[in-house]
Amino acid sequence: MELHYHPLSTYSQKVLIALFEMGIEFEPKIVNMFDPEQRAQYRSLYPIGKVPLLVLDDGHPIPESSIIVEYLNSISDGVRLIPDDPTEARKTRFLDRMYDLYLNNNVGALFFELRKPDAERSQSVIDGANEKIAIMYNNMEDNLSGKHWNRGEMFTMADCAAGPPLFYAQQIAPFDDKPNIKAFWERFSGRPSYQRIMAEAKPYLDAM
Ligand SMILES: N[C@@H](CCC(=O)N[C@@H](CS)C(=O)NCC(=O)O)C(=O)O
Repeated sequence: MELHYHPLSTYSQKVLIALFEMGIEFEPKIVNMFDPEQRAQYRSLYPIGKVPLLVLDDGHPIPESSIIVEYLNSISDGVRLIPDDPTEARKTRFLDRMYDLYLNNNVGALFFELRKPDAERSQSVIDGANEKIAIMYNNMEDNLSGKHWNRGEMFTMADCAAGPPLFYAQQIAPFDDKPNIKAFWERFSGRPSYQRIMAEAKPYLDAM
């Protein structure tokens, strides 16, 4: 199967972590999101135009990072990222949604707003994003209390979702006053799956 993605995309990283943690082989297809021609070409494959996208060997496309992780979890014969227990699975999916919708999306919005020239920045976008991030930091800090990962001892899809935005967040919405998040970030960023992703991302980060 092919994974269409960009190394700096947090949603792509969420899926890459799942693939590496599960040891599932795939063909990497980097989509240069900064090149209009490549973006247009990619839209002919997936009109919504967002990465990541998994394309199975029979051509079946699976978009949306959480749905891709669900699929990978269903075919993995080793590591699983969604617990089998229905209640645990629901709680994992809930945290995954929260981290995607309210942490990742707002860190992304803040990051891109702050990259704009002063005159083009919207203070209401900045304030709105900071407000949601602060709420998510409080939730995350509480949730991680006494836990190694978001759901306890098991590394799950919720951790795959929570970790990548923290890389950008540490620059623009620091979490130094949140010891549980800091400890999570240290554990998460030390995982071999994430280190592998960041090694691939480094030239793109340097260029940015
Ligand atoms: N809900 C989607 C979000 C994917 C997403 O927002 N990807 C960003 C990169 S991190 C993207 O493709 N942005 C380009 C665009 O919006 O055109 C998922 O979970 O996969």
